[in-house]
Amino acid sequence: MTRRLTILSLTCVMLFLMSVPTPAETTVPANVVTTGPGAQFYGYVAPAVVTEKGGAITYVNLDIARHDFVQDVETDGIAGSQKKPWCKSYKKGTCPIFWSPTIGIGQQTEVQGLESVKPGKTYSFLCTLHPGMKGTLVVRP
Ligand SMILES: [Cu+2]
Repeated sequence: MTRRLTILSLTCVMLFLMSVPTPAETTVPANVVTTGPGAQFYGYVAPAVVTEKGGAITYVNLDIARHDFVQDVETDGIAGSQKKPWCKSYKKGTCPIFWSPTIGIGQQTEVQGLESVKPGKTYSFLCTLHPGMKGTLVVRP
């Protein structure tokens, strides 16, 4: 009886696993990074993000507090080109490689600068308003 139940539950697990669609390796799904209520304490909902050079990341804020999604230049020890539109407010040599505007509750924005990331490299990101909110961006080789 126990053995029959085990086989039955294993079959159920296998059927469940088979029903979960496996994404094709060649397609890169649009990435969505979210912050929820209390994000300044809990951080980004998924603090590890995988993208590719030139990939798209949409940042969605569902928190009452305003947040953004900006490369952590200090942690990475590497800054971006000073020519990007968002660099005006940054001192020379401190402009983030990728950046998003600060957005409020219910707003969403595209992370800019992903055309400048290097394949195979891992970057850090943070919220410039709450530096305890950190994450990692992995760029596919
Ligand atoms: Cu924040």
